[in-house]
Amino acid sequence: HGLQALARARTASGDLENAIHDHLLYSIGKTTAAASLADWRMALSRAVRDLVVDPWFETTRRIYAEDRKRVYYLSMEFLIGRLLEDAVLNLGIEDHARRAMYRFGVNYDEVVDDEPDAALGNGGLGRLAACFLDSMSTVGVAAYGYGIRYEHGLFKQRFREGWQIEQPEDWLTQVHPWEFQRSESVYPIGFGGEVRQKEDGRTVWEPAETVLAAAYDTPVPGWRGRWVNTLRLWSAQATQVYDLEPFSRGDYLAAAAPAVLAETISRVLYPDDSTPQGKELRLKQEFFFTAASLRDLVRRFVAHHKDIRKLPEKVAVQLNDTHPAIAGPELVRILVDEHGLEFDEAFLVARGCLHYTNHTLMPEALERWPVDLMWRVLPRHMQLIERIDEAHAVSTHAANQPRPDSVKIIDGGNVRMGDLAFISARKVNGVSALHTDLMKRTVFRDLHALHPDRIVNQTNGVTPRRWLAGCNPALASLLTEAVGHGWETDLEQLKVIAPLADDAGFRTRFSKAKQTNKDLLTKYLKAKLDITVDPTAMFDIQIKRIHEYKRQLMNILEAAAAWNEMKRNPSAPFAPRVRIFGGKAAPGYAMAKLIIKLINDIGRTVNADEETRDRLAIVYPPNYNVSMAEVLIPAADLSEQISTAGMEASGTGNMKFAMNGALTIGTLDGANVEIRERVGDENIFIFGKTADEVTEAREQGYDPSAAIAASPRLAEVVEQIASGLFSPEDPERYRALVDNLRGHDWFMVCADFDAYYAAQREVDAAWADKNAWARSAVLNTAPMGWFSSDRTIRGYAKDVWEVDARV
Ligand code: 26Q
Repeated sequence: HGLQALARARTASGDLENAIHDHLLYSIGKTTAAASLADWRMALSRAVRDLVVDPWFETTRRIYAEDRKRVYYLSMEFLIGRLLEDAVLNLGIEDHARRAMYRFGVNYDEVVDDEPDAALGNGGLGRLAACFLDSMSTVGVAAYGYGIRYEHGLFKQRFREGWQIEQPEDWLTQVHPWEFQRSESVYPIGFGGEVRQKEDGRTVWEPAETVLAAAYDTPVPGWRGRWVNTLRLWSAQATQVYDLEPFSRGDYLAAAAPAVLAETISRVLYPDDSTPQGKELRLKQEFFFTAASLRDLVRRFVAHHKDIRKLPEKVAVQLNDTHPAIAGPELVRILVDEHGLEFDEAFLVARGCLHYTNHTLMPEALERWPVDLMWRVLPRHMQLIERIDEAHAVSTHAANQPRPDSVKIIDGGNVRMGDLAFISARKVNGVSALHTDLMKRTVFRDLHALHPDRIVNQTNGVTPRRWLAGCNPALASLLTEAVGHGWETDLEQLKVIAPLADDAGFRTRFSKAKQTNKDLLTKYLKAKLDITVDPTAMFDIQIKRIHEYKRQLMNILEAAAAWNEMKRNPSAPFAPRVRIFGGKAAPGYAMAKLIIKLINDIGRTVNADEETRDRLAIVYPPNYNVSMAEVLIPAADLSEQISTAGMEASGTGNMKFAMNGALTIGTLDGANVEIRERVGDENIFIFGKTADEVTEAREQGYDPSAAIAASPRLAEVVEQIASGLFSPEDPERYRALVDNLRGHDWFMVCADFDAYYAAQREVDAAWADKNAWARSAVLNTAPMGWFSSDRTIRGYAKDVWEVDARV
């Protein structure tokens, strides 16, 4: 039935046109004459959504008929971006959609561009969850994404005199046309209160406060709509819309207060992606969506199965980082307090369902919750955490043996969520080969020794639909000409183009596609920011959250050093470059915000210099997000992946760039290692200390001032910044930054600087040979099959979840 509806839409764009027209009239309530761009977008979105509904039902029917094991992907973040263009692409109806809008006299591209990003995530972790949703629907895994329906996504970034200013994001002020409110799926979620022991021995938790979790479903169609999963997001609602007693007294503020407070839980996405500060509201968010999701999946299981102990046969829960790690104790609580299982059995059942993905090894980024806060907000869970900790100790240690602090869940007055998640999970995974290896050797060393089969690797991937077919039609059509359709769902097929790297005609066409994208980016920068760039220059791009470990600072220092050298030596062979930065800093991360200001200050100075204007421009468009990435990545010649080795768990931008034919300059960190293995050493610019060398340098008492003294170019730039060359109006502006570089430099910017500068000169030399560059670009795209999130999802399905992947 669903496929028929689809086929109809495909053969007859007239049908789509009628559907759009009907939605405009009857859903939106506008005539064609009065419709705004947003109205047309709503009408088109609703018409496209209709096409997804039948295959959605069909998928649900199949899952029930086959009694399939389901995956529940629990994530605080889903950074899905825009949905209209993606749905149209997946359904294969772009021509029809274009033609239909054209007949109404409306520009399809403008309609698509009108959609706000669903920015329900900070960065890599949230975007990974979105790519996984796309792939689970494409390869046919029965899956639900579970998260929070934030009223406000990630803040909007503006620059005021080069400083980051944050503004609230408000994507839900317009109707979100893709979601279905599920008024029947509403669960009360409790907080605080008391734990009581009943006469019959049962334990009951009597919460002091209750908030409702209300479900909103967004269908997630895979390739050609053959399989459609569900993203279910929870919105917090008050149990009472207002308090009658203060209302009748005329105290309207007091009457509304409890509802406002309750609904605060799903109000806004926390914008930090590094240093969790142990905030009570964050803990409540985590428990809120985890508890609602578990309640929902247990209800779904119990509706068709008798024995709750068989839950692991039908349910695989994936915890995206520790943010939903309270799932361990909450599932045990449900099994013990509500289903009457003994603790030991309940724990085994829960562990049979749970799996945990780790995304960072940085100690300051690991979640810890103060024990007193936990007792106050989640008293029953705190009891169970103590019980889990004890049971784990007993089962893994000989009697009377003191156990090392490193395997205690509760330590120093804190609950360590990483350890809780590890101990509660059947499988624990890292997100790249290097990261998984480091997990075993560092943070989880002792737990790994106790459970040697638990840690596995699942290298990240990205969806080639959005990140190649969707964002890069120029390259996509060349690839289709070369290998035929099919690569969209089987990216390994791109291997076929590797030999064409030696075909001059193919190289030319490959370079032409790149130039088309660079021209589009040039227009975009002009139209949106009134910035003029030279589209024939090398586009050198670093886009990601601003973090010291990602070393945007090293990039801008090197840009300044190159500028110095150009002025000293005007005939030096620098390749003309546009160096583009994009990314947000966490609002409370002072050093990251200072780095943004430094990039903008150096940019201002360098861009004003007529002597070097033909060779160097520095561009930092504000408010980098998924939609901007879709314009930047296809236009990149050079991808900057320069984190301190050992600190970037994987990276996924690195994969998107290589897929789109950019060459990488990078360290041996995260998935860069696996990119190098595939593209070959000759087609990537690797530099700097390895992870082991970084550790060793720190152990030996690394001294950045010695590194600065040994590098005249670095010393010059640091001195220029310190003396206020780039900030004459405030020469002291960078005191903290410079002091840190000279005295501490934890992320080894100074240690790697000269190697980075040298690697950049190799890049310049390589750029001079356009043929060789194009050859390398082809050889970057060709082996990217490994980095399709379809491959990643098949890996999880087989090694972790033990579920079918079949449409
Ligand atoms: C935790 C507690 C309180 C508030 C916020 C947070 C929080 C939120 C987001 C902590 C971490 C994040 C995001 C982390 C993240 O994006 N990590 C990245 O994950 C990618 C996908 O695996 C990797 O490719 C990146 O290497 C990794 O940095």
